[in-house]
Amino acid sequence: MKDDRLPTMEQTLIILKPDCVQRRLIGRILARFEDKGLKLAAMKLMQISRELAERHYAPHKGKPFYPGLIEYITSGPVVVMVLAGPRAIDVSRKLMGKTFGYEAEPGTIRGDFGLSRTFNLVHGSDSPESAATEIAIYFTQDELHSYGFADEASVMRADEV
Ligand code: RTP
Ligand code: MG
Repeated sequence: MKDDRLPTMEQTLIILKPDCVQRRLIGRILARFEDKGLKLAAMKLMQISRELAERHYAPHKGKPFYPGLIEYITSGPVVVMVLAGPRAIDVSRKLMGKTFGYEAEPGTIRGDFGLSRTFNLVHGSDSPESAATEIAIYFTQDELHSYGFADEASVMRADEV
């Protein structure tokens, strides 16, 4: 159901990385985003091909960690999703915490679930531009759903964004 009265939502691309799937943490980490009030616009389980990984991580090409990053993100199934909400990009990055598990604050996803530099559980877009590029890598426009929650009026005012 599309509801045109809803405030304009920002969208971000989130990936629950191979370590998240392998450690059976999909539900618990998805719950962090749901608890915050972000809305799933799209979601799928998939294995990222080398070609898609190279498109996604093109901004990191040439960096020392790039080969390991591509190898890791293509190593097993991941959950790819689009989350929507006011300031969804920044809100998601705050929920995720700093890049490396050993630096991420307790209370954040990376801070609570890991210590690694590479196995850091989750990816989130870092700007509106990268969100648009990344969403288009994984989803077609008609796979993105726009809908209202029954309790939306209790969560935020329609004129807040
Ligand atoms: P992500 O893109 O995965 O959401 O992570 P991020 O924005 O917090 O970090 P970014 O700088 O974009 O790095 C992408 C991924 O590369 C790995 N990395 N390793 N020095 C290193 O060893 C290093 N730096 C980055 C991490 O897995 C990071 O998530
Ligand atoms: Mg990044």
